[in-house]
Amino acid sequence: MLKNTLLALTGSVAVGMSFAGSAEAVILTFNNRSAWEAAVGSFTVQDFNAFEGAQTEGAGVDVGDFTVRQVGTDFGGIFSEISTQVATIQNAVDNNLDGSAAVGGATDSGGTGIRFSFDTAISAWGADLGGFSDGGRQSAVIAGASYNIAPGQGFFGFLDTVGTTSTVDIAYVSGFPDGVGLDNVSYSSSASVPEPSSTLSLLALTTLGVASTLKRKLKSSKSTGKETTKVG
Ligand SMILES: [Ca+2]
Ligand SMILES: [Ca+2]
Repeated sequence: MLKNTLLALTGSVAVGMSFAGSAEAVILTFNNRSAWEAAVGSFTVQDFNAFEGAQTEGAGVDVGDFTVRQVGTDFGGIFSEISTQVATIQNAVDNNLDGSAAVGGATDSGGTGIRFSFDTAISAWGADLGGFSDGGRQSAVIAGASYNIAPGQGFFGFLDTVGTTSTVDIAYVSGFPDGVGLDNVSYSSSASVPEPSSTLSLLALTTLGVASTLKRKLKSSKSTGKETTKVG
């Protein structure tokens, strides 16, 4: 088992660095899609638009390179399916992304969450996020290590320089069941291993991402609405 050495720097940026051996994974995380795309280079995007109405509980939905599955509690409706309704159902509008079909799910205690299982190991993964960690709820992305998602964070991505990731879990941390939406899951099995010099550039990019996210938070903080549903 490879060991991830992690050092939290600031905000949601976590960078693991190890020069002791080439076999140790270095995981870089991003909260900004542009920065992630620039770091990864070529990648594949699954927009789920061809899977309208597919139910993700049980065996899940095989979309080709990976299967998406609601594990644990099945809350029904948009909380366990791929649907445009993620965008339109009452009281779940915050889970909306761009109005197209997206993965709707929920996190809760007892291991309830959404699992992305890839057929072969990947070296990078990212997704647009809707309605994460809002209303006193806290969800995380687990990909080798656990990364908490900030309220209103619109993107999460990582780069695994060794390429040993085959499962990405959207998981519960605390609070109440967190209804969420994900779309445009992007991944690569051939992301390049950054040299130490380019890692510094990546750091600069991810720091920019933090700054822009903070700006968006400041802009949107005055429009925060109240939660009225059990699964928000
Ligand atoms: Ca879509
Ligand atoms: Ca939510």
